[in-house]
Amino acid sequence: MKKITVLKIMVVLLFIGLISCKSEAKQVKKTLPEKRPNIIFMMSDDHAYQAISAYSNHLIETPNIDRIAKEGIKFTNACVSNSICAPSRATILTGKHCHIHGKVDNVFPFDESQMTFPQLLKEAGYQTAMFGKLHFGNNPKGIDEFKILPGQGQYYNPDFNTNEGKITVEGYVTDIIMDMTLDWLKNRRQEDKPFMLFSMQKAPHREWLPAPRHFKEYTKKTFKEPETLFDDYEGRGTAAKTAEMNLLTHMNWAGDSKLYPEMMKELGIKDMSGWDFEAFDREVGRMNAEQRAVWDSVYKPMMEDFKTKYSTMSKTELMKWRYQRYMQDYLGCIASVDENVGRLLDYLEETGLDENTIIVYTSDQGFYLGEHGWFDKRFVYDESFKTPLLIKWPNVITPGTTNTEMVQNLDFAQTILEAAHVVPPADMQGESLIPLLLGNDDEWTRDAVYYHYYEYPGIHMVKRHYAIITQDYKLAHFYYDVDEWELYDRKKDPQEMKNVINDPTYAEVVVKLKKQLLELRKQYGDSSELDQEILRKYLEAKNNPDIETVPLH
Ligand code: SGN
Ligand code: CA
Repeated sequence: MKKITVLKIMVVLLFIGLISCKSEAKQVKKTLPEKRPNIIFMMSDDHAYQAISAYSNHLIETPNIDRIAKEGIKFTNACVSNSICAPSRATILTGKHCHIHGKVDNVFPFDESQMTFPQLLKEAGYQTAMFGKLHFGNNPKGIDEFKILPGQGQYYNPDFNTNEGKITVEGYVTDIIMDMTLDWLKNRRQEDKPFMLFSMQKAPHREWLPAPRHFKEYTKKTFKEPETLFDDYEGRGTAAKTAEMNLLTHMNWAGDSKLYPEMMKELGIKDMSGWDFEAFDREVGRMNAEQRAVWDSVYKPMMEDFKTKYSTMSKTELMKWRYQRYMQDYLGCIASVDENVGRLLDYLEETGLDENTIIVYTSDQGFYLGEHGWFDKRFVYDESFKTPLLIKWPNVITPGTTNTEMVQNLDFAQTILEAAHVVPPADMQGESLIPLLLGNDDEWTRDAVYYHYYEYPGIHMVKRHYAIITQDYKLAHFYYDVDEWELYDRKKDPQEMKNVINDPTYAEVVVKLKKQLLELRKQYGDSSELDQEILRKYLEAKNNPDIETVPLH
């Protein structure tokens, strides 16, 4: 045969081979392994994705949390349905939107009649345990063994509610929660059952207090400022302008910036919240003599130095100083979260337990790290709306996968149940992420998510709003106190600096999204009547001390 003919034949064969490979890949869908996996659900409180190096390393390196991303999947568009603590947790446990499970804000108690996914896992034969911060106002249901922080919990020498009553443990909260997690794995895990283990950190929640071993290192660091630190909220709506979460004007001096109360007195500074001293005493006041000595050796000279400069500092300088102070403490907290994630991953690897264990790392919502001049969360804008989500599952998830779909905390319950071969109840409102974990991405059809924030009037004064979010746009309705719509072009304006609701170029987009939003509200069972009813109850409770609510502290 001539050389040229052989070559032709080879090309044709190669082509046929390629086609058959492709159609085969289409046919062979990955399925769940038969053996039921163990599940470890790690969640930190207020851990912004900007502070995880798998997402961005402009602030801190988190090598251990990153291991989960490297060995599993990283979701870059994971979000919450209501950016605040207890509502997010209730949504995670029930797989339902807040207006259905009742925990619309941090104030009202959780509806105890709601089914939570750990109850179903327990019924299906899973051993269940929970350590750390639940912040729910209730003890968890369906949990064999728990040690949870009451309310917001404390950073130093914290109290815990357990199955056997209240205990106090000496040490730093993040280390203690991981000690409890490891102790359970080592000593009380039943080998004949799969397990569902919750390990939920309090850090880095306000007031952002690091472990004593990190005081020195982190207070010496200087961090990159966000581009929008000096945002004047021009081009946004009333809600952004009236929110009380600005680093310069709304942070507490003692509790947040850690200025000693007596120095505040000397300088004649008062906190807007009126908490001046209480906030400092609540945490720093709990330290034992040893912890306090390390604190004073680092924070006192830093504050003495500030005291000498304060009266000559401009507003810009003060803002910069407060931003650095904030980041030093917040990221100091993240350092110990990351170290402790490493302890857990090491243990699982050493024992081989990692082989059949799903590991989830997430936060109850995002957080502002100075973007728009803010701290805290609540808004549907990206830094608080999006949340980190990393999942590792050996032999199921392809290591190093990045996924950009709009997945939500609403989806976690159904995902975990399906992974455990339990059929989720029909009234859950999320969508299982299993197709995305298996790599069967074409089975995923969601193109928009729904959001609703309620806690107003209240701390930080973020107005009530609901919203629809697609990959391209975000349309929000601030409906109480004002009646304002906002539209952001997510592709052109990722920092959400310009509300384009009245820009004629977007007229068609607005009509389409308003219609889709109405449909979503209907689909999920939300409505204006319900909004008014919830608001009425909230205002009534605010004005009537006899109505039972869960205080924030
Ligand atoms: C506390 C914080 C607030 C925070 C709420 C809710 N103040 O009240 O800044 O927004 O909790 O947080 S603090 O100075 O007392 O810490 S949440 O995580 O529980 O939703
Ligand atoms: Ca939170």
